[in-house]
Amino acid sequence: MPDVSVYYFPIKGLGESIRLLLAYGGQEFEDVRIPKEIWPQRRSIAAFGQVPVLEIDGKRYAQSVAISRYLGRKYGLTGANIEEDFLIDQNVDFVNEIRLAASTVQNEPDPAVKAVKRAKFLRDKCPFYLQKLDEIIRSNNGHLAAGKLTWGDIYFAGLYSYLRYALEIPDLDQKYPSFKKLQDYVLSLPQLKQYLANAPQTDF
Ligand SMILES: N[C@@H](CCC(=O)N[C@@H](CS)C(=O)NCC(=O)O)C(=O)O
Repeated sequence: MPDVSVYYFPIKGLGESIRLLLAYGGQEFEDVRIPKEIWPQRRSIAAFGQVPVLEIDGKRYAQSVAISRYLGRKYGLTGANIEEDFLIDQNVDFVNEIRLAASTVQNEPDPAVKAVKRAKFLRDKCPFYLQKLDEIIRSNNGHLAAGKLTWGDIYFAGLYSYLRYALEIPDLDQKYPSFKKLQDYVLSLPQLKQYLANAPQTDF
């Protein structure tokens, strides 16, 4: 078996989907969770200056979506054809667009500016984003795309806890049950049981 490591911070964030995909593929890996305080000393591992980074037999792979797509192909979690593959890519990109918009507001350091940005986000962007995502999942039989389990579902399940944290909407699960239902479905896959039982517990 290849020698595999995942480098990320001690959270789920953008790293969890990669950990879940490796677990799904039955691939053992070293789960390297780098404390934020020593990140400046470890940054040189990352070709793009950021984590997650996947390392397989000394070769490093960057960018969470590209890595997830790569592992999805490796483990037979693609669409049935290039049309379905496109829809997986499209909907994963959409989830990431929501994540980036939410975290940009959440990370605003000035409280007064944050309040303005948040009000604007909740009024102008959020309702469309969340209704659209809900519609996508419901029209795909509870999946992110292609009406079946794909790497897009595992990407979503890995990211959802962070997405909920970044959105700062306490009743998100109640308002849009399709999101949590999809995450729960993925996290109940038997292939993930051992990883989830042993992984460090973090909220997001
Ligand atoms: N597009 C990249 C974004 C990666 C990213 O934003 N990584 C953050 C953590 S979530 C990071 O490494 N931050 C530390 C830094 O920029 O120094 C991906 O999807 O992998």
